Amino acid sequence: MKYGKPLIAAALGAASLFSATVMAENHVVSASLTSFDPMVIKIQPGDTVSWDTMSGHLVNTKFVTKDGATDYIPEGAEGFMSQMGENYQTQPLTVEGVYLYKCDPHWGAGMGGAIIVGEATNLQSYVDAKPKGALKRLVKKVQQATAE
Ligand SMILES: [Cu+2]
Repeated sequence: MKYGKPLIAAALGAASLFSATVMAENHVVSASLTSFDPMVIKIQPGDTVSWDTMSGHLVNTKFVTKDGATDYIPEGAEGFMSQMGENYQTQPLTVEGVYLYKCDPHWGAGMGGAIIVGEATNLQSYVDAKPKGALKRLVKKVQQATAE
């Protein structure tokens, strides 16, 4: 059994690589009129999210108000913005926490959504910021989803 150990190690290495690959999932959110369905989704770190039926819509993690621009994403994560009408897919979302996004043309009608990657570790900071209007309703939806 001279070659036994290296072979087993190689087999285990290949197996873990394989399982990491097959376990990463893509989750689809559909745009319709002025809402995203589902509005809040829970995924695992490393998964991706894509949007379909995006004609007339876009997704953007940057929220601009008179006080400036804010990204409601976990610290160290990267925000994203799609082109108008694009059935966009994110890069693997590896940083745990809550990502908020919205459709700019329809944000006035409350067209926003949230992605919870792993645990909602940064949710309290969004609550503490005392959001208003559509943002407040979106944060409330995330709180409800995490309470389930
Ligand atoms: Cu829209």
